[in-house]
Parts: sequence; structure tokens; C-alpha cells
Amino acid sequence: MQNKHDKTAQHTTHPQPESATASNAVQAEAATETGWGRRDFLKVGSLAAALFGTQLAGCEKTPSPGLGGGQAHASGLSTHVAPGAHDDYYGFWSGGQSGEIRVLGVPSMRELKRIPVFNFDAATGWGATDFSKKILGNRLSGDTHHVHLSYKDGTYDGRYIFVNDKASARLARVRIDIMEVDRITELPNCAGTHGIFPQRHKTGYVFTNSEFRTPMPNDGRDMDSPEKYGAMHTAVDGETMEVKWQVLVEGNMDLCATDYQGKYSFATCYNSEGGVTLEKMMANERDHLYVFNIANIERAVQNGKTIRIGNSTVPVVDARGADSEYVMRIPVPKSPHGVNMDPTGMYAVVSGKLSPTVSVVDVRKLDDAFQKKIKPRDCVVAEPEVGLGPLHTAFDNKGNAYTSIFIDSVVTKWNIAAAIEAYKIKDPKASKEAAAKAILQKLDVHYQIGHINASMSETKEADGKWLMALCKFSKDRYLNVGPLMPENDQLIDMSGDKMKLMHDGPTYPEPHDCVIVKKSIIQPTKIQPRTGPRFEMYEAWAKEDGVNLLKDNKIIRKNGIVRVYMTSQAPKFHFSEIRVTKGEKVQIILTNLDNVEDLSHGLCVTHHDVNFLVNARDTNSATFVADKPGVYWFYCPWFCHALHLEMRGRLIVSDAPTSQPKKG
Ligand code: RUQ
Ligand code: CUA
Repeated sequence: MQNKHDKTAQHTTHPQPESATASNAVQAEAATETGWGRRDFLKVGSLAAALFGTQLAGCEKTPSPGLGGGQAHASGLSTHVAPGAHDDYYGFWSGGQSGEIRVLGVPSMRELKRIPVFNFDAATGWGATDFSKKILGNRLSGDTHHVHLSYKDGTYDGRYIFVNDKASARLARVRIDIMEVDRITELPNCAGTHGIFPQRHKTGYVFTNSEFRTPMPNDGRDMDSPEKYGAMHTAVDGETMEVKWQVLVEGNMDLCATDYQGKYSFATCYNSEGGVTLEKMMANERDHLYVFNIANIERAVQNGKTIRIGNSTVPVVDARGADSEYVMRIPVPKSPHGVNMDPTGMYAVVSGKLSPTVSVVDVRKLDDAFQKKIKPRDCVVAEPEVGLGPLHTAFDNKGNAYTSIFIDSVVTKWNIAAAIEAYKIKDPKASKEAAAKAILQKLDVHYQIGHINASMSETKEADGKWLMALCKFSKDRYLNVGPLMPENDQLIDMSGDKMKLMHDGPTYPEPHDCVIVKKSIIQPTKIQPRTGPRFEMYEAWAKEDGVNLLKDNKIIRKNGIVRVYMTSQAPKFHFSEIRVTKGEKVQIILTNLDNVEDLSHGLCVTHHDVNFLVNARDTNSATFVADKPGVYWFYCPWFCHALHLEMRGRLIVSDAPTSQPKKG
């Protein structure tokens, strides 16, 4: 593997540090913390694992590291948040295979909430309620990777959270005022939707990348002709959540980024080979960064220079093959993964993954490159060696970058300006020495870090306070809980000259990414505002049935459905009994009239798998078949009142039709 990396380095046009690992001085410094024997051991095992999916051999034998807990921290930040005090930041985590979003307080790392998205959540009934079923299309699993907020003028506007579903090629939006999903958009012609990123000058497009190439359309044609497969860079309108257009490219795309002006979007391409096997996907020494020219693409869409794929009505700009006014390919080594924009908006940092380098792209040069005044590769202004397996990069407010290094299990802090200056030096030896000096620190993390992010790092307001290392493995860091161990999110104080590890945060699998947002931006409501698509659905039903949701209690039989409109007010449901006939389909639409913050009720219909939450001034509903005669208590499952246990009634299912009593 060492050879492979050296080969990559030779392949670049610019002089490169010869060793695959960066400056020995920095290594020696890191070594004082835990000892290099263990680090090197991990490296050998994990490189094989990274490439070939093998077991990380022998890790359980590593000594327990002495970092973090209880270590004195003379100057710098504290993670302590006193009881009753609030954190300074909201953290929004993707939940990976759990399909959800998690909300944590930073720096305490207290988990505040889980927002169900592409999953079933028994606590709230998400996935089983009428509205969630409708927007989920009855699918109950998903794979969330990237959580990003809507922007205005280069910083968060506090309105929406966007999150991808890699499993079913969807994009969901969460309203921040109620921290609940309001829309889910299916992305046509897409597979393995992975990287997403919103525009930063306003809530404009949210771009999504297809990681998997497929036949176009994927309807049974071209299955054995991978050379005809393609992948989509898709623009979704962040306001309406409509798919506006797509750009078809030949290679599969990984991470996504946007500039600060609204001119460009970016996608890393790690399989320029177009391979469908692991060996073929890794064949090239250089892959590329796709740069999408949004104005030119929009013009093509307006002028109808587009194609349609299959049944989809979305206009598609076909940009496969060579560079064009729509898409430029900037060569970078090798199988690049993350692409992150620095807070000045000048530099996009592309992580090499299978190259020990990151490539710094000067965004200000892109216009010239599109106009063919310079070559695409001329946009690269630095390529420092940061370690084995660089994946993602976060930023502070002092011109430093922090790259997650998967194979080495470190975070590398490096200075962007110093790396750029080093790259300018013509003499290879002097350039190499200068580049090594741009590497400021390597901090051990535990273990195999994937994403990294920092407080406000994805905005022009990056504040250089907290750095979050999202490690894929925790191994020996916690009590053993069996074969499935927690991931390990490590909180690092980045405010000083040196990074300091402050806290280990175990997480249920598998957060991929997080953003850390200062609390003043996030202003949720405490009482349900009764707006948005869910309420539009309920208001439409109520209108059809002549019902006022906030007043009326009515049982309406029509179209083979028993619609029960019911209100609740602690500690009572309006109906103390609901009578139906065996086999009837029942829909209970419950409105919580209590106008008191933190007073949630819910409805559980026993033995019918119905259990959902109804917040203060909220309406929610579920539909089920009453298929067994008998008495089934329905009750409020949320502790709401001294008489919470009494907040219940009977669902009476009879063999033959009976009449409903007038009053509850
Ligand atoms: S990327 S594997 Cu966020 Cu590093 Cu999904
Ligand atoms: Cu209402 Cu418990």
C-alpha cells in the first residue's frame, strides 16, 4: 500500500513529500500521547480493512488510551453545562442506518431529540400515522448521511434541515420551528443518493449526488453494459422541494458542496473508471472533482437543450464525456471523497481518500477555467500531504483546516495559506519542506474517523470553537455491549493553538455527519402552529366532512371507513367509547386542545398496533382495521396529568352493527 501511495504522489505534476505519512516531527509529537506502536498496528490492520472490508485485526488488544476524561485543561473551553443551563450550540446529527436525525446539545453532548425521518419510530408513531405513511410511501427504512441547514447570505437562516436517504434516493426536509419532517422528495433517475448540499447565498437549490451509476432509464435496458450507465447531479428547489433539473454525468459521485455565490456546485468522483467491481473502481491514479456551472445549466434548461429520461418529466442536461460549459472535471488524486468549502468561500478542499493528499481548489479561478483561459488542473493551488486516508475537512476562523484521516485515525490541522505558499515554490525540496511546515498538529482520535465538522464550519461565521470527530469504531473505549459497539463521536476543543480532546460520545449506529449551529439561530416553537402539509391534509378532510377540528367530535361512516374526529383535553378524550363493527376500517383523528407547553398526549389503541403522539394544539391520526370482536381500551400513553392513567376509553368492536352513544 505504501507503494501505491508513493505512485500517486509521483503522478501529480507538482513535487510531493516522498513519505506517505506527513512530517515526522508532527508524528513524534502525536506519539507522545499514546505511543506509536498501537497507532502503527491500527494503521496496518485498517488499511486492509478500508480497502477490502476485512476485520480490523487485534484491536481489542490495544492498551486503553489515557486521553480525555479528567485531564486538566488549563486554558480553553469547558464541556461542563450545569444542570438547568443550556448548551451554546445545537448539533444536528444524521442517524445513518437508523434513518433519523438526532439533535444534541454541544458541548454537553446531551441528546435532546430524535427526529424520525426515513424510519419507523414507536415513540411518536412516525411511519404508522396517516401523514407519515403517505410521505414515506409506506417504506420504513432509510439511510441518512448528510444533514445540512438552509442558508441565507452565507450562514444558516434557521428554517430547514435537509437530509438524504441513500437507500431509496430521497431528500427530506425538516421544519426547524417544529423539528418535524414536512416534505420528502423522490429523486428520479437516481440511485444511492449520497452527498447533498444547499446553496449558501439563499434557500435556493439543494443539490444531491447519485453515488451509484445505473442504466438511464433504469428499466431493464443496458444492464450488462456498464459503460452506458450514468449518474445524476440533481437540483431540488429548497422552498418547494420540487426537482428542477438534473445533470447526467458518466462517473459516480460522492460528496457534494456549493460555493458562497450560487455560481457553482461540486461533486467528487471516485470512480472515473466507471468500474462495477472494486478493483476496477480503484484503477486510476487520478479521478476528479466535477464542477457544475449553474448559470449555464439553467440556460440550457430554459432553452430546452435537455433530454428526458424514461417517464420522468424532469429536464436533464446530458453532460457525459468531455468538459463542457456545464461541467468541468478537475483532476485530483485518487478516489476523492469529501469536498468542503472554507469559510472565506475561496477554497474547496478535496480529500484524496486513497491518496495522502488534499487538493485545494481556488474557486476564484473557476470562471477562467470554464472560459478555457487556464486548464482545469490550474485551479488546484495546494496539495499538502495530510496523512493516510483523508476524508473530510472542517475549518476554524483563523485560516486553518482540520482534515479527518481515516486510516491513521487522526485529525490533521493544517494551514491553508501556508500550504498554498509551499505549492508555489519551484524547487521540489524547498517546496516539500514548506508543505510539511503547513501541517500544524496531528491529534489521535478513536478510531477510524469518518466525518469531521466544527462549530459553524460550513458557514462564513465559522467560530473555531468546537470540533467534532465522528469515529466509526469505538472498540475499547466503553463497557463492552456485545458485537455491535457504539460509534464514537469525539469532541475537541479547537480554540487554542493545539487541539485538545475533551469528550467521548458513544452513539447508536451510525451517525455519518453533523453540523454544529450556534443556538441563537435555532428558534423552535413550543405549541404546534397547525401549518404545513400535514395540516393541509387534515383541513382538507375536515372540510370534506364539515368538521371543525378544534371543536367538533364526530364519527362519520363513508367510503368503507369510520372516521372518528375526536378532541382531547387532559385528562379526557372526548369519547369514552367508540363503537364499531368487526371488519370496519377505523381512522382516529385526534386533536389535542391543551394549549400548554410540554403537554403532549397520544393515542394507543390496545391490541391494534396503534400508538401515536399528539403534541399541544396538534392533530394526528392513524388508520387500522378493527378485526376482532371485544373490548379494547384506548389510552393516552404520554404522562400528562395526575389522572393520566384515567385518560382512556373503550373501543367496542361488535359482531353486528350497533349504535354509537351520543355523548362521551
Ligand atoms: S460520506 S459514507 Cu458523508 Cu464520508 Cu457517507
Ligand atoms: Cu394524556 Cu396521558
